[in-house]
Amino acid sequence: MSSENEPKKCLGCGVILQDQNILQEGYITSLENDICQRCFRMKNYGEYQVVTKSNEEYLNILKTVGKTKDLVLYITDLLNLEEDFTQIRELLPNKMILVLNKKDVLPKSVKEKKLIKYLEDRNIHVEEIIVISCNKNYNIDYLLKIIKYYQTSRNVYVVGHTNAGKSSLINKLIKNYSTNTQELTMSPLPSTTLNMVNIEINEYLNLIDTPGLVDAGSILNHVDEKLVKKISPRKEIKPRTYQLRKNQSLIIENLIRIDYVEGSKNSFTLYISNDLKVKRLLNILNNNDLKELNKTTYNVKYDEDLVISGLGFIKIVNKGVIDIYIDKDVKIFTRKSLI
Ligand SMILES: Nc1nc2c(ncn2[C@@H]2O[C@H](COP(=O)(O)OP(=O)(O)OP(=O)(O)O)[C@@H](O)[C@H]2O)c(=O)[nH]1
Ligand SMILES: [Mg+2]
Repeated sequence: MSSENEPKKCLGCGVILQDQNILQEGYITSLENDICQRCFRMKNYGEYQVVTKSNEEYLNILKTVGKTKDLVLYITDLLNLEEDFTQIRELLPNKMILVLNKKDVLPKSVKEKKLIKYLEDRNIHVEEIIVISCNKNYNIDYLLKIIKYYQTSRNVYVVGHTNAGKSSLINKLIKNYSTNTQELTMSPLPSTTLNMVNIEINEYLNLIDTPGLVDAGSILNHVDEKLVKKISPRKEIKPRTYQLRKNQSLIIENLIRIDYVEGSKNSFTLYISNDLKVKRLLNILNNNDLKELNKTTYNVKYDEDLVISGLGFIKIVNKGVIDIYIDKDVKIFTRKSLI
């Protein structure tokens, strides 16, 4: 895809390389280098540097993908399924495979068929839905078969929201099926990939990594790097269930307070990283922790999840009224229970 006249791009994140301004993205000391300093630091020292970019630029990239007739892999994180899948679907009329990644973080008891059925019921109009785990190398062979079946040309685009694991998936495919030694940059922070990156797997398959759309409402954008690592589960989640009565509460780290203000005895099961501490209050009336945060009241129906964007979700069995205290910029929504 690149030609002699095009500027040289970083092989890790796609940013245009430059040796003029250390403060600007894409900086390298010598144009002989293949990856930018930011990628170099992430790969070698695990030192992360946050980049904030507008989605406008990313949406334009997706629009160019939409103009091709090529197959698209839409990657999403099972723990952080977006509320609305139409944003990407509307931009991309392409043939599409929906790839549900990070199966490893959900409890093993969760049935794949159930997850697929759940997504099918949401009418996303894709050719196929598949559950994978990059970390556990799960179903990657099957995904490759599906790609071969549906691809319309050599080029296959990989899209989705930031942090879904797009670059991780491509790295896995390189590792399993290619002699190519290129490695894309991956990180737990949002906005790792900054531009399209072309990866030749073999003479029949060319994967194109893209920057993820940023969820402004993800909690990952509103906490420091240490917490980002704590919030992003690397292992199977052990669900934590609490039986709460009216006027009882749960506090997760110092991030979120969940007051159960109205309803009969209820069951709250937390699907969040095992590393996060949860405190239970037996009476909300004599504790004001985190009440300085923004409060929103939710009426949950029977068998719904309360999703905290970027953090995970809480399965609530019965209907009731819940007050949530959390950073005002973090998005919360309810949905029919996933599990
Ligand atoms: N537990 C688990 N974590 C995963 C899996 N795949 C990717 N991750 C993690 O998810 C985080 C994001 O991965 P990336 O590959 O950088 O995600 P991306 O979609 O390319 O993100 P952007 O480039 O920011 O759009 C990293 O911390 C990965 O280690 C998986 O199968 N299981
Ligand atoms: Mg990426």
